[in-house]
Amino acid sequence: MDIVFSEKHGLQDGRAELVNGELKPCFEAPVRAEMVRAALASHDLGRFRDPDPLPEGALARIHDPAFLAFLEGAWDRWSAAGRTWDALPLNWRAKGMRFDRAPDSIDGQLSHYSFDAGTPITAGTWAAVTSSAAVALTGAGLVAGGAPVAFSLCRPPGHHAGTAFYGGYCFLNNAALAVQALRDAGAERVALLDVDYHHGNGSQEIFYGRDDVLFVSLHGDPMFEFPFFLGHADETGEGAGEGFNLNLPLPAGTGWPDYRTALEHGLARIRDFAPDAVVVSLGLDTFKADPISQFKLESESYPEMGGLVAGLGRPTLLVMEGGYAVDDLGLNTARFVEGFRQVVG
Ligand code: OKP
Ligand code: ZN
Repeated sequence: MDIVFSEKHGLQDGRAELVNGELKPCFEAPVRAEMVRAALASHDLGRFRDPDPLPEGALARIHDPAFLAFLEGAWDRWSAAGRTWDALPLNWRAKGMRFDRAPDSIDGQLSHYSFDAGTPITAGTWAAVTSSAAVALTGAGLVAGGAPVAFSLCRPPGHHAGTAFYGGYCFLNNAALAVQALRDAGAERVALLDVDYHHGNGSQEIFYGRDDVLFVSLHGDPMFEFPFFLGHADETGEGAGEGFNLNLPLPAGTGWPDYRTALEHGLARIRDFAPDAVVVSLGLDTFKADPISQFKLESESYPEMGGLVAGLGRPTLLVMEGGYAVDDLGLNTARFVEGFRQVVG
């Protein structure tokens, strides 16, 4: 198995996020990817390779060009305004305020394009997020080229980022870019399975009206969990996409037996869809010791989860998303991959 990885992830190293009313070090930190890299290497789970350069126009297959231009230029505009800490927004719209006009100041545009204050833009953000996207697209290329499985060790994560918004530690939607690349390479139907603890609101938004991409997500119920405003079971798709979005929200405290039942339900829907390829948004923040999550999966759950996903028997790209229990993140990721590879060599 090829593992695509870039050291450039380290260029995203935000200073702080607001947690429980206090400014705290960012949970989404470079050490995460280093732990995963080290564990995949020590378990001898594949060959590491660098990403290929981003193909011209690849990001615009998913993201709005004005949003991309904003992300690329945001840090320079922020620092030109004399700010020395990371760029963070301070306010958002409420019902009755306007979505149809983007302000022109840097502060107004940070508010316009974001949905939370946990996702700092730094001097290195653009370089890091474009390299993370390249990691995903290179993995998609390997799967399109006939690999039964590949691992894209993306960081920063991507599944909260939408067509024209960022948030939830995500800027560009790596998994969505990979799905689109597989479609563009000839896969007629692609399933996107999101097992990160948080609902992949960006991925859902991107594919909501499409019947060529099935989105299935298991996550903490938005009644109690971030991102709060999407991820309910009654969101089933719209227009041509009706029936091609499956949300499986689960209660706080969910352990492996209930998780597995929901996962098997999601996998059955994917089998029924008969995809030519599968992309997995692989978050390991369902783990019991995750500091920002409320599920109770054990390390022993992950090989079983990997085996169940591999049982789909489709060419699969694993795309790294969340997971913040850094001491266990590498091992849990390696265990998922080991379980997967017991089914698919
Ligand atoms: C990103 B991914 C915790 C606040 C949570 C955002 C969480 C983003 C998770 N006190 N803030 O889905 O793992
Ligand atoms: Zn998450």
